[in-house]
Amino acid sequence: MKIEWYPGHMTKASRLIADVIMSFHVVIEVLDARLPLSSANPVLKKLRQNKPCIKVLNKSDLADPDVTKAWIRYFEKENGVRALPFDSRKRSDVGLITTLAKRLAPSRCKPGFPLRAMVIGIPNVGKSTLINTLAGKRMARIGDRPAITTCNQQIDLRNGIMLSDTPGLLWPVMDDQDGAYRLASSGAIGDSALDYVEVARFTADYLMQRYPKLLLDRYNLAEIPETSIALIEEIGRRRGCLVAGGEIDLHRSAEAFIREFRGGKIGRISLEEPPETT
Ligand SMILES: Nc1nc2c(ncn2[C@@H]2O[C@H](COP(=O)(O)OP(=O)(O)O)[C@@H](O)[C@H]2O)c(=O)[nH]1
Ligand SMILES: [Mg+2]
Repeated sequence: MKIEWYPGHMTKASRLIADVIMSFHVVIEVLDARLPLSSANPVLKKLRQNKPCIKVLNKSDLADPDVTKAWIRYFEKENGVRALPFDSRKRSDVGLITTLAKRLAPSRCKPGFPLRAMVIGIPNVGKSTLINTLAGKRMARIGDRPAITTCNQQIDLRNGIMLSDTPGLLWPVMDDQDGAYRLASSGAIGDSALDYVEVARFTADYLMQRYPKLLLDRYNLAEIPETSIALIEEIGRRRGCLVAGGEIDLHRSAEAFIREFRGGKIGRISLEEPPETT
């Protein structure tokens, strides 16, 4: 079976997802902990209906831990949903996911009745990394670019759980401008489609308001500049992003800033907070 879901074929894709989901007992939805709502596709909620769901707030090593805690509380208000912060590259927390899965589908995991689980999410949230970590070996392709995964087999995790080796790929939703900027900032959208300066301005504006101290420390600033452009220029100056004549290269400065944000160099930062705390 081949599971590929892309925009442009959304109706067909939705039907395919709905069919596939029905053959699993638990859905493991991977979200980016820095933008748990913007990295979700709400269609999944409709398609999984009452299927139990574990929301993995992945890349939590990069996210603001307090904000992540608030997100966990927010998501767990929903019946049949459990949420947890995660760093997919680490094997130490794998037990948490399997324990949660078994709790969410208690009638399963008996001999002869394996619990079937499937990983699902938008590109680049870490689905392949999570599958590899759960499986304890390198199974799925990993990369910074959205990958197409074609084969689909069950991996026996040897603890009563069978995991699909193919992640369900959902399309990112970019209906609202801020959500699209958050996705772009996190690296979920192909870089060729990005206006780096625009994305950097959005990110800089948010960080100036929400994490000024981290910016002051990282870039050794005496104070936060007046505008996001001025901040990006300051960063460019410090990183030597200049054009001939000594002028600041705004595009390269924006790239440097986004790269440092994505790599967690500025600090642990979340780009959005759950509705009730904002
Ligand atoms: N910092 C961090 N990076 C991660 C984590 N999980 C995945 N990544 C990185 O995110 C990128 C995309 O991961 P991948 O598994 O290919 O995402 P997929 O497109 O959803 O399958 C890779 O560079 C991974 O190394 C995590 O928990 N923390
Ligand atoms: Mg992948």
